Amino acid sequence: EAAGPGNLAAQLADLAERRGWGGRAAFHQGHQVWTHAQVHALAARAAGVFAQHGVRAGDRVLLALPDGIAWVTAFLGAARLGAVAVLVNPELPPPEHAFMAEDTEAALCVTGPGLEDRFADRARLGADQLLALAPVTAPAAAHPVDAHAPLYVQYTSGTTGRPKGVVHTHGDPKTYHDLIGRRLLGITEDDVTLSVSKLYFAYGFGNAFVFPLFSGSSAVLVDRRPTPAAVDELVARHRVSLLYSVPSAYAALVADRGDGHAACFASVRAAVSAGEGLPDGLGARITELLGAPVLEQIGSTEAGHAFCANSLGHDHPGTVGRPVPGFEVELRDRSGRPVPDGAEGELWVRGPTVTPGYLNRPAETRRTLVGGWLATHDRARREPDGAYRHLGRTDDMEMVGGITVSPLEVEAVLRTHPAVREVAVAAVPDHRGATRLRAFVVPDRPAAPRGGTGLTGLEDELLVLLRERLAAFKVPRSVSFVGSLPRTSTGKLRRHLVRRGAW
Ligand code: 3SK
Repeated sequence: EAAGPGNLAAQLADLAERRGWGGRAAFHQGHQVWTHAQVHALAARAAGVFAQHGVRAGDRVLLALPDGIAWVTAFLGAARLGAVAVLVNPELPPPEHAFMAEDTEAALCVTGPGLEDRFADRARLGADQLLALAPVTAPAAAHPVDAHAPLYVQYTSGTTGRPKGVVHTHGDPKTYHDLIGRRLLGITEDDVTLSVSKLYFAYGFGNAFVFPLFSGSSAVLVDRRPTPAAVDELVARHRVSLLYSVPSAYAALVADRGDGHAACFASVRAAVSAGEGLPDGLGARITELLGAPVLEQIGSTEAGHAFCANSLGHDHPGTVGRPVPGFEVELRDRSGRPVPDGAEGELWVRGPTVTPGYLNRPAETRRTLVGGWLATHDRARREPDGAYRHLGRTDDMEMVGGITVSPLEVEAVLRTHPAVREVAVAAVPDHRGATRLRAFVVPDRPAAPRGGTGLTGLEDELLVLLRERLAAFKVPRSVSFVGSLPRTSTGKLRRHLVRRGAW
């Protein structure tokens, strides 16, 4: 490879060759398998296809693709040319796609099934076309870039507001692997990964793309979020050893089955949870089902991957673990001063993969990145062993009748009821316009409410439970039963949508 160590696609192809991983499986999709050598060869040819479509170093190539070999090939193909991949959720509505194509001034949009008509005002290429053209196109040379050159843009909507493009560099993926994949999770060539979180998100990108390619191991790619039955089947079929998911999907995985270990998970050596805090009791239930520890971590799109994590060597259940080596974490009060040890504060982090900034958003960049420190908008407390207990987001407080209530405290009480699968509590206006607390509950189907009949009986039961455990001003006026809660695809609750009742 002539491109030197900077270009990610060249780094990975070179690594696979030097370590002799060429013939090992890299990705499984349906009943197909691609080896590391096949992936890098196809990517070099995909770069040739992009070059024929006019893509040059520094151009942005938008990928609106489901997880699969086309995604992997397109990402590495763009990287090889020194172009910047823009990772977008293919399930977004047309206006959000249009916004992202315009915000990034995408030179080419690579689209998945059903999206062929999107991005009509830009150069486009379907995933099928890319996979048909690549094998018959000459490979393109890797463009020399340094480790600080932009590699990809990922959009974060956070839990509120308009999406912001977060930039990461060619050097970042190796750092994610060195600090987290290799050091904390001990990933080896023999691991097989399944990530419920998709490749276009920070968590899924690290888990199912970066770690397998830097470790010579493999990942199972699925184009949609797998149902619990599909997770059972995929884990058993591919002998998955590392399972990455989010609390709402873990809750669905343990629901509807008896206690104890399920034999289909015999190959799992560790599970990872991120995106939101694991509710009390859920971690223990997952560990029992999988027969493996569930390690909580926390990260953000801006940090690139996790900045605090539990590991096999140090797991403190109920916390998001200690700072990832190489990251510094500070808890600050509202005026930006460090809080005394043991007190609650806002989490600020500094580390090697923190984004240089948002695309086209200098004011937001200045607000979020201050003196090299990233404001995460998470609240936490440090435990004596150095692990951090996550206490929610800084915007997680509700105001009712002039009194501040933590919805997390109310949600924790509701979750102790066996018929509650997921819950969110928010202050919403009633029919007279007065703000009242309301609980939104996703009921667990098989858990029939004790005593009461149907959901009305369950609402009464939940309100009795709340009155027994909480001060009167914290008890929601009503309970609404819903099929799902609005979440970002990393599983974080979009509380502003709950407040508006709009999802
Ligand atoms: O959402 C998170 O907490 C997270 C965790 C690990 C890696 C990336 C992300 C966004």
